[in-house]
Amino acid sequence: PVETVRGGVSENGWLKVEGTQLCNEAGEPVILRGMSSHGLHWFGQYAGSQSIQNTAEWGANLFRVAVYTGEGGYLSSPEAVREKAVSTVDAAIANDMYVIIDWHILSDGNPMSHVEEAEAFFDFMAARYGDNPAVIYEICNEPNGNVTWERDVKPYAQRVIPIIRTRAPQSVILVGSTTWSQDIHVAARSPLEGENLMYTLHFYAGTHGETLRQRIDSALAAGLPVFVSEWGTSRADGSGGVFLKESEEWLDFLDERGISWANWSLCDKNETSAALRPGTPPDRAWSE
Ligand code: IDC
Repeated sequence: PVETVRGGVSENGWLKVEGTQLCNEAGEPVILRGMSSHGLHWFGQYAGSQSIQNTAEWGANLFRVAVYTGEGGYLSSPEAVREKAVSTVDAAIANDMYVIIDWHILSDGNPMSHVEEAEAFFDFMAARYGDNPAVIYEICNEPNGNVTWERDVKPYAQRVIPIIRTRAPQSVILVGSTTWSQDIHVAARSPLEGENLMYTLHFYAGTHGETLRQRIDSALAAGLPVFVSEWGTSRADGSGGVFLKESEEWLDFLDERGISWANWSLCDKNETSAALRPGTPPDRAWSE
């Protein structure tokens, strides 16, 4: 990798979770901040090397690779989507960034409904990247619908995590929770066994505020490590706003607690959660 990013992989090395804090190889607290891609199968053009490098110039040391399962994504074209995911992860690594491989369940709200596909996917990814300190595994974006932690999400995690661990013994793994990864208080009552696990909390500044912030503080107090692997400046439906004041309040809150985050999303779709104006060229530097 070239050293383009402050706080990148060449500076921090292997990550580890100490207590509730994400730390670098030297055991110092580290905060990762960056962009999430939109669905790779829809907006893959903004997940190429130049686009990722542009976010590094904004100060990012993290990129999240959203591999939609449903909605025409991985489950419809596994090989093509996996190939695109690999080239995106490689581009982020080449830019010295940490990179999250996100199994982006959404319309398929129960992670158990495609657990075998998830096992095969993460086995492949961990075989390829298990010895790479840049890579973080997010095993289920947002469980939702008729799903519970005890019956569905926790057993799913207990199947997928050991598969990743066989090949990536020290990597950080992110775990979602019910209600679109908002129920960290439920996970906190019955956490998973194991090291270097963090729990995701997702928020959208136009929809979520104090209640979820309190949930984060209670989870941290209970010893649960929290990673905001997706948040938006819009409402939860991806539009409305932009809610800048609310977003700043959230970012200050996360900064004060040393919590890492990825923003949804790096694409030019005509919705306010998109970071780019429609028609932004993916393969050039971007103006303000
Ligand atoms: C939204 C996209 C939108 C797309 C929709 C369905 O912004 O363009 O049509 O998904 O695929 C999430 C999800 C994320 C959503 C986002 C905004 O993880 O996939 O993206 N959101 O609705 N959780 C809460 C909000």
